[in-house]
Amino acid sequence: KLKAFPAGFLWGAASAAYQVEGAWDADGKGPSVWDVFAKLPGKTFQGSNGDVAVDHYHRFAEDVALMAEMGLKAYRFSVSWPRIFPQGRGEPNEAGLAFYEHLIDTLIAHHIEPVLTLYHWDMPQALQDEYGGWEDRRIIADFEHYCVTLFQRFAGKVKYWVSLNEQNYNLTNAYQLGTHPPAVEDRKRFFAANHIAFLANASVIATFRRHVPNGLIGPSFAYSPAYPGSSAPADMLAFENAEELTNHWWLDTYCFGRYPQAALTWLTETGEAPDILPGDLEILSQGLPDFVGVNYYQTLTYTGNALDGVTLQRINTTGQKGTTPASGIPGLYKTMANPFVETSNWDWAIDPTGLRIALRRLASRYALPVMITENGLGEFDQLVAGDRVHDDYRIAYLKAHVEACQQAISDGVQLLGYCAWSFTDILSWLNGYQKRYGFVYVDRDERDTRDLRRIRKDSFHWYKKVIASNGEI
Ligand code: BGP
Repeated sequence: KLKAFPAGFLWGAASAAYQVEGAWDADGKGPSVWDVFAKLPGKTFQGSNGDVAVDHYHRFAEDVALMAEMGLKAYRFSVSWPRIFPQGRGEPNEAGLAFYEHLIDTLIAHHIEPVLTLYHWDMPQALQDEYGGWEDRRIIADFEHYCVTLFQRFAGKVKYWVSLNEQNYNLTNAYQLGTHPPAVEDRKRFFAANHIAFLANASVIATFRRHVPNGLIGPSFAYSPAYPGSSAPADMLAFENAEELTNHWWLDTYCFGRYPQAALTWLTETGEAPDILPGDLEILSQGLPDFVGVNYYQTLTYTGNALDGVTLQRINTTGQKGTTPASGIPGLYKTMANPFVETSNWDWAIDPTGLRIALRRLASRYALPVMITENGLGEFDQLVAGDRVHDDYRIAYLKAHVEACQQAISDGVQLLGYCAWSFTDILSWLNGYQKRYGFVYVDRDERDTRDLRRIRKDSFHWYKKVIASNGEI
């Protein structure tokens, strides 16, 4: 028998500053690496960028009113670091702090729990220019100064905090695939930047305890659980290898304060392992999280066959189904299509059982509560006559994943909340405005910001009922 969702379960929705706010240079904000990168030719889908995005900066009151109408219990958003510190450090910009204070106060007035992400990829360009952002240990103190400013300001109002959003996915794009700023393709630098990000994450968590004693903090991890392509031992080994290097590398380091042994051994042999200085492991083990945030979109299936010549991931940014090639690491693993699951137009496996598996793996291995900080379906949506969007495919996706949450709770997982990605339609980093995730349609495309009107999709009305019934749908 299934257990009910616990009382106080955080039915939420999520966003990130660069993807919704717009107002990219308003009220003293400095440029982030994305403000610069997205304007370089050929970096994003049809040159889309977040200069205006969905103008949440100016329309947050309207957006929060829609959240309240829906009955949302939690809203996860991120703070733009260069809105607070235009140069990355120094004296805070009061106008930037005031914006988030208004947002938080408006949420609280509507009984919506704010879930605040400290870093969702918008590094101040000034720090990238000065010392290379995550590649230099000076970032640790600057990140801490920024975070402490937010802890001090919002400690009494915000209980749930996310430290780094998807360090794994962001830095893979930034330092392996060359698809996020600073667009480097160098695995040595990739692991070095990750190591420094781990140190920054742990340092900030340790500091958090002093400033926000009643709060809870954890990183959000882009978790694509690995499946073996078959029970052939070579496929089983490839699956273990992928789980070790694509998941445990981050999760173990966050939650145990040490790297997983096999992966560390391989990387030491190839010369790609990070420099671990005396004292680093103490820092990591003193900044363990209170919960694991999981951004779940898909599972990945691995084979151990024909591993020579396999190359790194190439991301489908067009929505042309079936255009994503296999990817992997020579000698370790290679992705393959899973014949048992459907895929989205962006070739992402639609696998709600994978979410149940993800939640159980996390709960069993780390013995921590979990919060789903993102889950959703990016698709082309059609605005039709009468201002309607019939996104039944999204309802089906979300319903199956909410059911998977209930199954995981019944399996014993301590699940704090479920934040769908996303509340309104927003900018997708590499896929522009055509790849929509929201419960609320926003009338704009890549070229034309039109009037940015907000239109409730069918999924809006569906999720409202889910929340009202505490998941009894
Ligand atoms: C996660 C990010 C989000 C969001 C989401 C959807 O990786 O944390 O910011 O963008 O994925 O991905 P995409 O926009 O590439 O479809």
